[in-house]
Amino acid sequence: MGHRSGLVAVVGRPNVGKSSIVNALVGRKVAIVSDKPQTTRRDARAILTTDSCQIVFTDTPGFHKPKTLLGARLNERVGEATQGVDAIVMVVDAHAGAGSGDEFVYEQKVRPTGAPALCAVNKIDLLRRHGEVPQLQAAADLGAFDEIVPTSARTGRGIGVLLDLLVERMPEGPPLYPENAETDQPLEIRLAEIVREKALGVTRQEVPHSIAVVVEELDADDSLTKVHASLIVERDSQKGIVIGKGGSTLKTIGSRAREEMELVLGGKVFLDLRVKVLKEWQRDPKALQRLGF
Ligand SMILES: Nc1nc2c(ncn2[C@@H]2O[C@H](COP(=O)(O)OP(=O)(O)O)[C@@H](O)[C@H]2O)c(=O)[nH]1
Ligand SMILES: [Mg+2]
Repeated sequence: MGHRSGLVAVVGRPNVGKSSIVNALVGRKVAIVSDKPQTTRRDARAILTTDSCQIVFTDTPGFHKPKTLLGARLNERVGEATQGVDAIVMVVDAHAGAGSGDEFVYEQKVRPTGAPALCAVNKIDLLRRHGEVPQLQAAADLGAFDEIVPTSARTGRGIGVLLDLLVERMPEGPPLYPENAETDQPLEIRLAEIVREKALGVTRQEVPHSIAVVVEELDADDSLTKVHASLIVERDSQKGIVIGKGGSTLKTIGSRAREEMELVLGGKVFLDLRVKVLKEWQRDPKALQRLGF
């Protein structure tokens, strides 16, 4: 067998661990992760290259019944991401238990593609031993999967097995991306996503949903990368929350984001972060377009 290459879409309800699984599969952090549903808004591709195989993973937004125009747009993206793939990984949350939301994902997004489908029963680390079998059974009841694999993106359990099962399903073919490529995300978007992840980490309730981040200017020379970014919220009250007392919250977001940007870029970063209000942007077609949705 010669070199293999192919596309894999990772789908599932919000917050089941799709982005965490993609990061674990490629062994690097490409997609941002948070404990808030609907963290992933753009389907980022993460690329795994070995000597004999290249797999291009598409991490998708959680598929759900949409409440806003943004929600509807995100659902459309999941549809695009599952077209023409060589395999699909559907992730379910073993701790929360598989249910009707997962059936909806299977019926809408997995079955119609006809691609070989694997099910990752994730967060298995949170279950007691005798709790595993019923969750594997619940996954089997969702649909006709080729394989069902208990996984933990946290401990790494099952990730190697899942990867082997995917490699077996990739067709013969040359690499699709250069061998050192990590993602197809433009740098501006990757950096904006880092800021958003840090902002999600320090906000609660409806605020995380209201946050968008845009990198307005990116200016790199040999010794320093200057990043000018706007953190966009929907209401004045939210602006106060992300800035915090005496600017403390914004400072935390900024310094955590800068540290991670320095890891990604491998050099010093200067981050200028401002907060803007864009009223009800999640429901406004023009604002959505400006933000790239
Ligand atoms: N305990 C545990 N938590 C996990 C696991 N995978 C993901 N998580 C957590 O679940 C939350 C959602 O993860 P994320 O990857 O953003 O989910 P997504 O919305 O499906 O992409 C985050 O807080 C993760 O740290 C796992 O295997 N075990
Ligand atoms: Mg995600």
